[in-house]
Order: sequence, then structure tokens, then C-alpha cells
Amino acid sequence: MRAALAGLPVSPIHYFETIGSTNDYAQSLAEQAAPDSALVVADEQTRGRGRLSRKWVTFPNAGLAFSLVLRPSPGEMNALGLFAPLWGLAVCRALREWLHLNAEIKWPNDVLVNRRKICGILVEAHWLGSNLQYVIAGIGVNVAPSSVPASGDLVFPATCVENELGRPIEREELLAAILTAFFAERARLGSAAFFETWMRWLAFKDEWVRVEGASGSHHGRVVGISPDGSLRLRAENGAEIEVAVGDVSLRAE
Ligand code: BT5
Repeated sequence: MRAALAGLPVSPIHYFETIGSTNDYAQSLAEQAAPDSALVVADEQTRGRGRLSRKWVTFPNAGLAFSLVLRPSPGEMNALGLFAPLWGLAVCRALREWLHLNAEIKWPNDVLVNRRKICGILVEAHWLGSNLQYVIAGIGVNVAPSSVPASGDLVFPATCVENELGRPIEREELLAAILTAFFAERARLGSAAFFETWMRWLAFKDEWVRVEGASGSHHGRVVGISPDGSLRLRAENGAEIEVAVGDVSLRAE
């Protein structure tokens, strides 16, 4: 893995065969002043976390689970809400350009292939009062068929890279491709090109969806993304609705 990551600006690299959650470990590193781009990778997670106390399953020898410590620059502070979609773009780019999979972003930041979830992203900002201390970004990708949890444990259908591709891959090469894409996307966070790419790879474009959010339930046709990362829907009566990123779940109708 270290050889595959040589040349990428990730340091230090912490690798575990098994761990509770790479996000929790990265947080403890950040508390001890770990620098931007410190990386934690694990083969297996026993307490992998999704959003809102949901679980993320990482079986041994099967997928990718990693977290990066991020210390946003002053310029990036205005675009904190775009960090999760930034990872969605990075994973999509790696899957599309390296493996030619038709990966899409389910707003705000799940990655789908053939309408099944292949990657989950958990970005956690840690504040002290009104001061941002650091951000932890955690990414889980299903790679081998054994990485996909039983369907009874899932709220949304799941898939994995090797099933979609029809052949095995090296996980560390996928990790390197995702991190390479991440640093490229990070350099243009919030730019016109960033939003264009997000729109191009947006799942359910022009389709009717229902979004459950903190502000209630919204039904509409997906029309786009606004500059703060909100999802723009067109309701049946023609009105435009903007749904902010938060506690949201989106499903096709
Ligand atoms: C996510 O949450 O999708 C974010 C997952 C982030 C996982 C990474 S792995 C490295 C780092 N360390 C951590 O502890 N976490 C991060 P959410 O949108 O809330 O989706 C969670 C839901 O996805 C669960 O309730 C399940 O239904 C489903 N799920 C769990 N494991 C899955 C898997 N391996 N593949 C597909 N779906 C899964």
C-alpha cells in the first residue's frame, strides 16, 4: 500500500488490520495535532459509522475503509459544506476514469453504480465554539463481492467494484486513484468546473425524487445544485425548491 501511495501528499500513514472506526482513530490523531492529510486505513472495521449513528459495514479483506485528517485553508473555510461532495466527485472520478464504471453521485454524496450504493462518505467537522478545529473525512468503498452486506441490513441497494467490473482489482491501486482525484478536486473546490462536474455525474437528474430532510419532505424533479451545494427540485406546481444538505435521504419515485 505504501508503494502505491508513494508520491501522494498523505503523511503519516497509519494502517490497521482491524480497528473500530478509522474516523474515530483519525479524530484522536487530529486531537494530537496530526497534520492535514494524515491518513488512516483499515482492512476491517468493527464499529464503522455512517451518518446519524447508522452503521457502516467493513468486512475483512473485502473493501476500502480510510479517513483523512483535513485542516481547511482560510479559502476553503467558505466551502466547508462542499467537502463531502468533493469526496463524492473524487470517488466518481477514480471509478470512471480508472475503471470506466458509470459512477454517479446520489446527492449529497453517496456514490452509486447502476443505481446501487458502492461508496459511503462521512465528513465530520469538529468545532471548538465558533472555531473549526479540523475535519475528518471517512470513505468506505465496497470492492470484493464479500464486502456487500446482506440486503436485509441495507436501506438502499448496494454493489461492489468487482461485481460491476467483472474482474478483481488491487485495493491499494483504487485507494491511490481516489486520493489522486481528491487532491485534484480539492484544488478546484467550489469552482465552476467543480459544479459542472458534479452536475454531469449527478444521479436522478430530471427524475422525480422524494427528499426527506430536516425541513420536511419534498417531492420534485431534480434540476440542479445551487452554489452552496443545496439540491434544486422543481415541484409539480412549477415552484423551485432548494433542499439544504443536512439530515437528508433521497429516493427515486
Ligand atoms: C454513509 O452513511 O454512507 C457513510 C459511510 C462512511 C463509512 C466510512 S468507512 C471509513 C470511515 N470510518 C467510519 O467509521 N466511517 C467512514 P449513511 O449514508 O448513513 O449510510 C449508512 C447506511 O448504509 C446503513 O444504514 C446501511 O443501510 C448502509 N450500509 C452499511 N454498510 C454498507 C456497505 N458496506 N455498503 C453499502 N451500504 C452499506
